[in-house]
Amino acid sequence: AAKLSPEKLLCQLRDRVNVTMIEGSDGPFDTSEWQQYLPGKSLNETVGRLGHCAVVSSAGSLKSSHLGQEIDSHDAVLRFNGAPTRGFQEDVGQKTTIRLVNSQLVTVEEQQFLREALYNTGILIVWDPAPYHAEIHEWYRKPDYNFFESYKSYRSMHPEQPFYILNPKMQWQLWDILQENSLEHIQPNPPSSGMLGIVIMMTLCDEVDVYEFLPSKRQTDICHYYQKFHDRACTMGAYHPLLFEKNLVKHINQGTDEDIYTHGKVTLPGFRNVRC
Ligand code: NCC
Repeated sequence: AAKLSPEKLLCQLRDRVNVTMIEGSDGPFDTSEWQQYLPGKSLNETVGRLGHCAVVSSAGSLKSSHLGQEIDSHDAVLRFNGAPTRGFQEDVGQKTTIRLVNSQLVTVEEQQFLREALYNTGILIVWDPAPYHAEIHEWYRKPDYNFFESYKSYRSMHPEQPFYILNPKMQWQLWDILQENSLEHIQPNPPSSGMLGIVIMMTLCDEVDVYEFLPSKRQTDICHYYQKFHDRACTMGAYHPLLFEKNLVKHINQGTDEDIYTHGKVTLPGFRNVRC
């Protein structure tokens, strides 16, 4: 499996990864019950056309980065799971346009998810690991975490906040490209929230700056910038094929190695600026 050129890889990502949210017309969500819960507007209508966007990983290496102002200067900022801004503005900024959360958080940490004010700003998107290339019906019957009831509770409590369910097809379309461009067999688990968020922003924005997904000189075994927990697997991956995701992102980076080293920053084009 020879690696594609960065240009060809961008085209593959643009043309083969379908970033869509579950809509009321998608069976089994095409019931009158689900119509009350799914957002009326599409994600595209909700965010409009975005220029410069930032994706902020949750890595410990964001600590003492002083990247907050730079991150907030973007038109839109995407963050992950329970990553806070309050108390960490200096390093990660305070703007949150989109928050991508995994289904484990929505289900296992349901009480926090329903109660914490952290989740009440911006647009929420939840995703769940689906069986390999499963149809939506099959996935709906056996989601990895059954987050649907918790999703409904949240929607009832915050009906005005846009909250989408990521169409699970995307994760395996992306995984196939990761596998095709890796020399080894990669783990048959979906990409991390980080990688999914990067591709979501590439569909919405003209340009995407990603912070501390590729670690800077501040690389550390501290898992998150907001916790004391140490684990190398957070940066290198265990369940998710994180190392392969990072190799792929490095390959399509349009910024400089200096920017990676000093800012942990990678610059990627939005798909509408990719010519194939
Ligand atoms: O840790 P997590 O990820 O929420 O981080 C979000 C994304 O940031 C990138 N990251 C994080 C830490 C680090 N040192 N380096 C990084 O590059 C990764 O791209 C990561 O995806 C997830 O992907 O959803 C994940 O979620 C957590 C956890 O479920 C949530 O934080 C909610 O509590 C998972 N941790 C555990 O299950 C213990 C993690 O494996 C994946």
